Amino acid sequence: MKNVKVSDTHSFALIGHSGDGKTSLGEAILHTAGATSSLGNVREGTSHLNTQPEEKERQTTISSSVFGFEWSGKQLTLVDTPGDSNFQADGRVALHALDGAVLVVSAASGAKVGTERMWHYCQSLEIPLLGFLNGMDKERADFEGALESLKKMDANPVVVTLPIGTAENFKGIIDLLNMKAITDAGESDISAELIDEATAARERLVESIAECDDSLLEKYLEEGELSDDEITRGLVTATRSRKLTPLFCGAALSKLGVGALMHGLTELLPSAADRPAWPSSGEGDPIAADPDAPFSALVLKTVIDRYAGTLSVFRVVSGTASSDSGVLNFTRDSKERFGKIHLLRGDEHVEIDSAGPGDIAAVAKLKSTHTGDVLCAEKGAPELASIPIPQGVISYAITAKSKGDEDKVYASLGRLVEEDPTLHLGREASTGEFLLTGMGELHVRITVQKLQRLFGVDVELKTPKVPYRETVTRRAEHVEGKLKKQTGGKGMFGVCYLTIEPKPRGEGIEFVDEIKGGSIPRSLIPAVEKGIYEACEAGPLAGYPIVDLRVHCIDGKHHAVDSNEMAFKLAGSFGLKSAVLQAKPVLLEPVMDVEVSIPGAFVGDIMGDLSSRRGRVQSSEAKGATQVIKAQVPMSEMLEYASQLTSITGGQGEFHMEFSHYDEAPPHVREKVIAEAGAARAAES
Ligand SMILES: Nc1nc2c(ncn2[C@@H]2O[C@H](COP(=O)(O)OP(=O)(O)OP(=O)(O)O)[C@@H](O)[C@H]2O)c(=O)[nH]1
Ligand SMILES: [Mg+2]
Repeated sequence: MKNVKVSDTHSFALIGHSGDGKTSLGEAILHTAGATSSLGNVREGTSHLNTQPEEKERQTTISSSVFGFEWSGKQLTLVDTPGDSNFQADGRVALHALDGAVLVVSAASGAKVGTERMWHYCQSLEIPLLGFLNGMDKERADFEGALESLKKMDANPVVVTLPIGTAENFKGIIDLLNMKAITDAGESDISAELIDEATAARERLVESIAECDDSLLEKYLEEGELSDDEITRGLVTATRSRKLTPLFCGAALSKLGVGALMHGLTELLPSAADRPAWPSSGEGDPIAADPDAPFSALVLKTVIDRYAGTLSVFRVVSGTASSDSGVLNFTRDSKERFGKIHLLRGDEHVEIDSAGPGDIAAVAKLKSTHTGDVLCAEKGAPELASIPIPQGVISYAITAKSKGDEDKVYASLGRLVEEDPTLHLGREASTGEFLLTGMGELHVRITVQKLQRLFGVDVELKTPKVPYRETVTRRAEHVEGKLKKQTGGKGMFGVCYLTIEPKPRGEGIEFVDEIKGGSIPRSLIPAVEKGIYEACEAGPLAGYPIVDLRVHCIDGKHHAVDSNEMAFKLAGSFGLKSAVLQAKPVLLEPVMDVEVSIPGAFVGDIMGDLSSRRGRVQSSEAKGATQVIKAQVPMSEMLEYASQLTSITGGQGEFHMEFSHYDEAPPHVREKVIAEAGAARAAES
């Protein structure tokens, strides 16, 4: 690693829709480079990238896999990312730390929702791309059709390799840059029957390159051609500035076409030295990939390794990381210590002395470092922005299957959350449930499966309870809260008078002390306030927390001997409950911002379904072949949406959802929730 220059160091992700062949292409690249001794195969469970049991069982990638290798004097790091929307977030996080990507698209089915989503994500991160039309050997492979689907997506594809034959007649490719045919038998001249097609395709390639650069265009228009050198340099510039997506093709399983793609990876995509300098998150200059500068790095992944413990996988941005050195976690402002540094090769780890700009390496057992964090030298390091982590959308209530296992369940889940930051474990105070939140139903279910495998604990998943709230809709004045118990023994006496009024949504509870003249002694007013806050934890309608309320304590009465904190706390609590009942209480339900991405053909069905869920559609917009519908829908109607979307679209839809605001629940929902709460209370007693 140390012997390779920064300008020969490359990192790239394989991205795209699930099942289009990213992992298989990764295997083909690794085997072509001699990094693996056998060609791994997803279906046979021999992949060096899909290494987890859950991945082998489902024949799909669920967590991105990092593989460093050398090829042709260059240091390359390949990151195979998941295509399924349940797990795509993991790949998105990794992309922040990489210099390029290959968008893998099935030649048989063309661009799909997952293709487009990752394409737009790379656009937003300004990551240059190559395209690879995979599966040219498949029965329904259609090179032109797949190319069209990428054009519709505005990916500006430009064909660099042409297929020789299709489906069972797929024999190899024509490399339009060198004008050579490459088949199983090696490199040869283009046959007479294909030369016209190849010449026309090269013409289109040269034209597209010329159109990206004024001086090249001028020359091309004048002379009708460009030199090989101008074509290569023009294509490099157009790729790195993301004006063009050079498109390769082939078949991962037979490795045909993969060699040409690998040349594209190292020659067209930027190395760590050629990529744009990383912006400083502070006032400083952009950060150059200088191995002698102070160290800075991004943590793109955390892996729980059975032997090594927790591994933090980082990409060096500047400087050099060395074993046994002190570093700073810039994001959390805490000191860390690097032990041995490793190069990751799938689930194999190879010890290395140091890692420089563009290298991706791993270190074990950092104390408080998480995915997305910035690590840097203790002194003089540049300021680098951390990686934003996408938030989960689907929550399930979890309980331990066996009583007494609870602590173990939560501790083990904590470990998994550490590894996968898009998972969240939390407790919903109003319902008392532990909630596991993830990117989709499958994400949460696989987590539970991993929990069983790694820690031997079983949990049950339930649809979570909706965190309803209660509030008031009008003022109630001078409502008495009274505690009087003055018969026998020590007496209790406290009276308060409260006026309550609604506050705007989201503003919480406010207590206003308006006691004058000592009707309640100063020292006991905090007790009234405490009683009020406690009463707000469970509202009178269905026991959900009361929110958005201003409480004025306007008057009171006390007794010289019998008044104490407890008496006034209870008086405050009683007063609040009575006042809320007089102020026309209502039930509030959480409303979610929902974004559904589907092929255009399903728009009608999806809109109809969203309205039947009391959804309000706000926009419907075409993004290439994908239609993106934005709507606001009550959370209670979205609990099982993932499976409904799958059944409407045959698995071709994706959705994202996040909390938007609380809204008053309509009468039928309110009645149902109140009845359910009543039944639950009756069952308890
Ligand atoms: N015939 C043929 N089959 C292929 C080719 N590439 C991949 N496959 C098969 O397609 C299936 C999916 O391939 P994967 O490599 O797992 O696809 P992926 O994009 O990594 O999928 P996810 O990990 O789910 O995102 C596997 O059964 C492969 O054997 C190819 O070039 N030709
Ligand atoms: Mg895969």
